[in-house]
Amino acid sequence: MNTQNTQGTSYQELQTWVDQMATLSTPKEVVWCDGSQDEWDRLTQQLCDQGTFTRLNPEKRPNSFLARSEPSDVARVEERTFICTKRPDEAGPTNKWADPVEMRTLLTDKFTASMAGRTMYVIPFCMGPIDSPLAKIGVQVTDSAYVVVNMRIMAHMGSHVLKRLEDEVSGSTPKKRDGHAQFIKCLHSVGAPLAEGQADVPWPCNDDKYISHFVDAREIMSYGSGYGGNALLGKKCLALRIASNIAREHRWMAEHMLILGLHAPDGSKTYVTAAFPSACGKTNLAMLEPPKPYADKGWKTSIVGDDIAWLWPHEDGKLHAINPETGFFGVAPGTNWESNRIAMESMTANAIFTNVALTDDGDVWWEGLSKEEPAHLIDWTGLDWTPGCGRTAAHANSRFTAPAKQCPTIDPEWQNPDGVPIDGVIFGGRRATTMPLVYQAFNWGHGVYVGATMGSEMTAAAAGTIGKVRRDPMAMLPFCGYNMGAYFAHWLEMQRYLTHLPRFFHVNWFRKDEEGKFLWPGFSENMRVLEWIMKRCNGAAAGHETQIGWIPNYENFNIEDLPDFSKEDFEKVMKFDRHEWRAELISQGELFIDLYDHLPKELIFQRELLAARLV
Ligand code: OXD
Ligand code: MN
Repeated sequence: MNTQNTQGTSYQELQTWVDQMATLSTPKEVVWCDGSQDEWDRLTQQLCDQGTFTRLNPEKRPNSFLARSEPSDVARVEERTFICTKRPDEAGPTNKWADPVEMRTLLTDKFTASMAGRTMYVIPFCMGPIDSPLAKIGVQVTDSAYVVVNMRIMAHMGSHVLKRLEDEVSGSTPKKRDGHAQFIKCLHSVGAPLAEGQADVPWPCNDDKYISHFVDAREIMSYGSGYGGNALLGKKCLALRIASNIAREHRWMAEHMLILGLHAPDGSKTYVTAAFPSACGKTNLAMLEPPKPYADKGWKTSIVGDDIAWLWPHEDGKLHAINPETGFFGVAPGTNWESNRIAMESMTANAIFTNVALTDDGDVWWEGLSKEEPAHLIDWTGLDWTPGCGRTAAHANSRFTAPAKQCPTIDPEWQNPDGVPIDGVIFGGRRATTMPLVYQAFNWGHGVYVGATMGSEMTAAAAGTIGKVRRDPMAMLPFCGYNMGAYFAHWLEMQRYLTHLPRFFHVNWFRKDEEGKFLWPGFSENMRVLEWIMKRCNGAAAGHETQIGWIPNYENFNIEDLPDFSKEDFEKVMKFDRHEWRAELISQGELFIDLYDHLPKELIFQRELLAARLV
């Protein structure tokens, strides 16, 4: 037993809960995590010793590690993710509902002795700058050291958070944060108890998985998986599913959005948030570097967050945003020095890589990292890999965990408890047709409609579905912790608490011509779209009205030094096609049928208005 770290807490309710969890799951020891460098060094070494981690070549990638998971435990498991509310309609048709009493009984059984032979770590963590009115303290109890070291990158974590909680409870520091619970209980087990003398495996997990959210109790129980959003409970479980419930009750918003700063040569700064379904380049946009003509003139971007935004009506009348996370848990494949130099810089040291390939000189590789494939690798399953062997070297959902403070474009305000003021909200998806490169919604209500109906063409796997549009309202389909219809109503209501409203936009970097060629170069050139968005946020009359919203005038859209991009190309990528939009309107209607029971009538009217404009 490590006595140094087993001090417990003076906060009785927390101590009692931890004791109860230990009694239930019977670990061989309980370790309270302090978040120190010492603890990181000890745990990363322990993970290397037990074969979970491989230490990367310290000359190439100091203090960094590679983990290989079980092939059955490589992604979030949406079909095993439950929202537990008294009535099914509170969770709504887009979530998997479970009765909280039944789920608790079932999971109490699963967790019984589930940590036998393992260490139970107690991780006090805080999502958001600790002094922010929105910050949330959680305590995760877990039997995974992999989770502890990832949580140290992804959240404020350790003794200082525990001290803050104790001070708030004792009254020596006033609690300014909302939410009913002092702390959010997050119980996690990989579900792989060890019998006396049984050897461990590098990636313990269980085929039976439950990611359960007890909404009223503000509690999370996750069983069976050690991977990503299933196991790092501060991220999707707390910061989106539980937080969206708290936010609804306390007049703020927990959104699946990046937060980006645009810095113009005149010194002005505009912040926008953006929501995209997965596989639409969200991290690349959050880390966009202005192309040459912009950089030459002094344009800059900065990142506040790449995945989650918590937004609230600030006393200045504007929507303000914080990023509740302190790290990036990004998809590795496709990331390289050209597509995203900023991400590459952020992971040069102190990073954890999961399910990527190992090079012969002890560094990492994944598909798309370099044009030339290395002659030999160890792939994500631990096997020898050579080009053309018929397997990918890295898993498609392989990840890097990197500290945000290492990001060269991290915004100086990213830890400001007051957040940053948001002037624009961007929605987007991957659409080969129909959606122009950019358009601006007419107003807040229309903007909510645009976000509610956003969709993306499916890119992979499931036979027969490629190209079909999957509706993913505000990119929250897997993350909204309550009824999606009520979520739309909450969005509509939030307008009332603001005096300076952000503008709403929809973007589509992926429109194609008749031959299937992309009409827009994308990547850093998206800065041109962001400049137009910024102008509109600041009141410029740089567009004209169409049936679907405001779109840029050619004269007001910067195509300086954009090779082979003519006025004709501009018109093609911005085109509004009445026939395509009629089909779009019908397809949007399918979502509305699914959500009919709780759909706010404003959105039905927005659809009617759009139909009226299309005739
Ligand atoms: C993520 C996701 O990992 O959205 O951020 O799945
Ligand atoms: Mn995400």
